[in-house]
Formats: sequence, structure tokens, C-alpha cells
Amino acid sequence: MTPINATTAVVPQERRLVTEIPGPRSAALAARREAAVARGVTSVVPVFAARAGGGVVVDVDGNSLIDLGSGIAVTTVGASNLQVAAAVAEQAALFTHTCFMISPYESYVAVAERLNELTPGDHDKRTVLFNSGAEAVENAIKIARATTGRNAVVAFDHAYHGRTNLTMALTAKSLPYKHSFGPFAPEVYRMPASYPFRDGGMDGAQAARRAIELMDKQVGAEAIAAVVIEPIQGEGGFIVPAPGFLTVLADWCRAHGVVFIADEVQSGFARTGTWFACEHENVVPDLITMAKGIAGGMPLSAVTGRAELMDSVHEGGLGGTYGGNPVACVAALAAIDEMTTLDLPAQARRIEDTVKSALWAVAEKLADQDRGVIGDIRGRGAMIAVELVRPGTDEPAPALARAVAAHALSRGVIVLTCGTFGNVLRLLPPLVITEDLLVEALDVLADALMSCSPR
Ligand code: PLZ
Repeated sequence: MTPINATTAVVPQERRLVTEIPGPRSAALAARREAAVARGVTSVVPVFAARAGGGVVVDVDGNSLIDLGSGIAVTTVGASNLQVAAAVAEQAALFTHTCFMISPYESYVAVAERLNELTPGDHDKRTVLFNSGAEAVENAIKIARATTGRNAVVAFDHAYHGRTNLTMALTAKSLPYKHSFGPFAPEVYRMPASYPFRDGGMDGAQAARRAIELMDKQVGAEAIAAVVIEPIQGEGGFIVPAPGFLTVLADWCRAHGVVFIADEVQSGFARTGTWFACEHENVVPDLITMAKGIAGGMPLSAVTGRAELMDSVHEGGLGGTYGGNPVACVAALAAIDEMTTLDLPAQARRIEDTVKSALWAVAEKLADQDRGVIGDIRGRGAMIAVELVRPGTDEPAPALARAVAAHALSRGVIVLTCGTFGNVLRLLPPLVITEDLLVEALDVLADALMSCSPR
């Protein structure tokens, strides 16, 4: 892997601990935070950021941590990418906002043009922009309902689609996302997904038919406006469905006039080694939702889809004050240019090789010592997960996942967890991380796995 972070090299690319974690400045800020910030919003890492870029986050005490989280798959081109930063500064000096619904500007149109080109399928497309992933998903459902005149929406077990009322209803896991926040939006139906590690050998087509049978029986195809699915489930555990699952579902949707929505908020924008994760299965969604990696860290989200569906919504039916903010739009254009020039899809594939071989090596070592806690290693590109279990079973080991992440953090590496059972370590490095830094972080993670796994 060549070092490609020339455009993000302002922050020294190193792991360096100069205090304990958290250091005194972070501890002082934590106390202020506790008195000022609502406790419902929590943080994975107890250190406060001072700067970040390439593959590192530097905290207020001067500790430089290797970042395997990218702020949940957002800083794909780095958190202080020079092209993005320059575009943002230039646009902010021209105007920060007019509201696209009041006086439009070119960058919104240019982002729509780029997304229409980049997303799967060569049909005629249209795009509309919003701020967050949840907002994109909500609007995709609005569009599907308007175009079909139907109400029901199907989502899957282990799904995550956001924290607004409708997207909470679509999200599978109660704690922490839904607990005490109901009632939820009606007409949402949940179907079993494809989870190869836990499906006892069921193949993709079988898992799809299981879901289809339930949809037919419990909802009826003629009542379903949309099926919404993450091509690789993110928060639910980086679950890659068995081959064929997505294609059989998408074919069924097409045959029954059901809008197939791919939620690529987490898996999109080069993350999995292709521009979008549904390309791995040659699935062409009717609508695709995007956010996170789209704009180099600026808040922007989008729905792109078949022109006839997108344009079935009445004039004035879609919008929002900040949707497609001009600063976010120029950031997206710069970020997408970087992903193209640096060929970040290819970089994600190289990261996959490095990460998977390091993880397989630890898995073998642990298994040789009868400590087989690694139940599954899965994912694509720079979206890779390790599912931890009690040795010899498929029983989830969430405490071990937390311990490993904490151990890695104490050695200067940020690792996130996820999963319906909280037992999955997920690796989402910025795609501009250098090979050296990535290997160093993987060594720390391997050490953490070896030290924390029970004997
Ligand atoms: N769809 C597939 O992954 C956001 C959320 C973390 P927003 N995932 C991270 C948390 O605890 O809030 C996500 C996603 C998929 C939609 C969303 C929602 O995107 O930008 O957070 O609204």
C-alpha cells in the first residue's frame, strides 16, 4: 500500500501517548461537559479532540491516537483533508447559506450530477439533498409512499436507520436507540435478515424467501411501499448477507411494484472497496440513501433514485432549511474528487487484505491455545468486523468486546464496537491511513485480543 495521505499530512501521522488516557485537560473538560451537556449523548472515547487528520486524532493533552473509527465511517478522506478544508474556507467567505429553497446555487446541482453518475444503474436519476442520514431515509420513504400510493414499509432484523421517529421505528434495536421514546411510526414491518454466522447454513436465496413469505403473509405485496435495507448492516454488526439475499429481494420488489431502498449511509462512498456496497451483488436500487463519507465530515445527506419515482412527489413536497447547504456541497465535491483521484475504492480493498490477514493470524493463535473467542471475521473493504463469542459456542461476548476496545484505547488506538449483541469490534479506518499506521494499530489490537481473551 502506498502512502497516499499527502493531502492530509498536516497532522503528524504517529501513535504517541504523552499522558495517561484521559489526560488532565480531557478530564477537566469532562467535568465541564457533565455540568453542561445532556447525559443522553455519550462518547466512546474519554478524550477531547484538538485536531485530527489522515489516520490520527490528537487530543487536548497532546496524545496522538490511531483512528480506526473515522467518526463512524465519515472521515473517509481524512478529518482535515486539505482539498475539503480549502473548499469549505472559500465557500464560507462567499456565502454560508441562502437556502436552496429560496435562492439556489450551482454546488447543489453539481453534487446532484455527481451522485446521479456515481450511484449504481445507468437509468435517468434525480437527487435531493438533506443534512443527516436519518433525514435521507425518512425522505426516501416519503418518496416511495408518494410514488406507490401505499403505506407499509419493510425493514429487517439488526437494521439501523436513525433516531428520528420514523427511522427509530425502522431501527431494530431497542436499547439505546428506542427505549422509552415511543410510540413509533405505524406501518413498519420487520422481517428476518440474512446473518450467515447465525443462520445455521441458510443460503442467501433461502433467507430472502423466508422474508418474502412473511411479507406476503403478514403485509401483502400490494400494501408495501418500500423495502429498506442496508446492503451491509452497520450498527447491527457489519453483517454481510449471504450471496443472493439482496438480489432475490430486489427482484421480488421489482416484480411487485415495491420500491427497493438501499441505505448506504454507512457502507457508501468507497468504504467497502466499491463506490457503493450493493455493487458487490450487482443490485441496482430504486432509491439509495447516502450521508457520512459523502462530504469529508461536513453534514450532508442525499437520496438519489429513478427519475420517475423522485419526480412523482408534488412541487414543494421535499426540502428543509439547511438541506444541501453550500458549504457542505463544496466539501462533498472536494471529497468525491479526492476519492476519485486517490482511487479510494482500491485503497479500501488493500486495507481489507491487510486487516483480514492480521485478524486471521490472531484468530488462529487464539484457537491454537483453545481460546477461540473469534467467532467470525467479516466485512468488505475498510468495513471489517470481528464477532466475539464464548469459545466453542456462538454465545455473544459483549464484555470481551468492551475490554478489547478499552485495552486498545489505553495503548493509543480507537476501536469501535457494534452489533445487536454488542459483541462486535468494527474497524473503519479513514481510507487515507498509511499502511505503517494501519499495521501498527492492528498490532495493538492483536495484543489487546491476546491479553483480554480468557484462558
Ligand atoms: N442509516 C445505515 O449507519 C448512522 C449512528 C450512530 P445519521 N449510523 C451511526 C448513533 O448511535 O447515532 C446511520 C446508518 C445507516 C442511517 C443512519 C443515520 O444517520 O446521520 O446519524 O442520522
